[in-house]
Amino acid sequence: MIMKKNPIRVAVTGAAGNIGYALLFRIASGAMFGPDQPVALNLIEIEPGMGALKGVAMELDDCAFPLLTEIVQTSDLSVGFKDVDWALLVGSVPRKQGMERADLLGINGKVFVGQGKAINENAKPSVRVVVVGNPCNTNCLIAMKSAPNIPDEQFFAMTRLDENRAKTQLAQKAGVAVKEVSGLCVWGNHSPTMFPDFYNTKIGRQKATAVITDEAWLKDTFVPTVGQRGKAIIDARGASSAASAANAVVDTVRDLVTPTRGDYHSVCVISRGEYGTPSGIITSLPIKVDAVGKWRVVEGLRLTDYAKEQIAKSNEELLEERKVAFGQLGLSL
Ligand code: NAX
Repeated sequence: MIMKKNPIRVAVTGAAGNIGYALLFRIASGAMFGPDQPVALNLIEIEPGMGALKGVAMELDDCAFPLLTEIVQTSDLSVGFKDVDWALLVGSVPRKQGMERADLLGINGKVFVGQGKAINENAKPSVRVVVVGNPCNTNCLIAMKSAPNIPDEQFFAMTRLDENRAKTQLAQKAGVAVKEVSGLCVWGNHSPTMFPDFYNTKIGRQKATAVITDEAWLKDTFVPTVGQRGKAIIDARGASSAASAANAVVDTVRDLVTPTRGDYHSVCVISRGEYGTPSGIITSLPIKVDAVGKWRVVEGLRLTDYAKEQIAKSNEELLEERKVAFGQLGLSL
């Protein structure tokens, strides 16, 4: 007899936005949780987005996805996060002209306090939260602090897009297929200060630095290209990365629910001081998932002095973001 699986309930905020439009159809098609796993979608928008959201839900209906069991459309967080297994926090307020970075941290901070509280009160205790909306590391930390009943280990922010971008850059430079590139962790903040560690990266079985011997290119072209890729896409497309960001959300969640067989991946998690990172920030680290589905930070990587310096700078930025946002929101460490 075939056992019917219960649906996994996934909340997505900013569901009518660009990333939402590229993401929902992939979740409903089975790309995130597999081809035999039913899913229910709780789509969350702010009031002005509800009309567009209705259209997105109509299109989901029109796909007749066999795995999609239910669509909830709401601007009420207590409805949206009710009994969810996953909360994908994509929506956030974009930086507008004349807005300082500190203003953005404060405005979005308030949103993520509210969402954290609503997750705390309504989601399953086992809920896992992935923050995409920027500044995603600090937003994630704020949501985590606002959800004291949910273990800190269940909060993540996304740097997988940066990892995927970095792998492709190296593959193209080396003239190999992207699947040949492994062991590439992006460390630190999801911001231009992130550090894609090419020293521990492999291309095929060789060290990346043995295949691409031009270290100046790696430091001065590759690293900034990855850090500025989001801006380059806006310049070219007139809109920010959406399909590739949605793809990275799918990759992040799929690899968090699947025991790691080969390569580790970059995920922002709560730091406990691994590799000298400051404790208590959400920072990008190399992550593996064990046979029972528990994630852990990969141990034993050797970081060069240059890498340590770059990672420290990015983590400094996170400490500063935390200071500014927590100050504005009245949160304590
Ligand atoms: P859009 O502006 O297209 O969509 C955002 C949607 O969120 C809108 O429909 C808006 O109504 C909704 N929204 C705003 N505040 C909300 C709230 N409090 N609750 C629920 N919904 C809310 O942006 P999009 O291109 O989809 O990008 C979404 C976020 O992802 C942005 O913050 C963006 O900076 C961030 N990104 C993060 C990336 C990462 O790697 N971590 C990469 C891609 C992207 O830049």
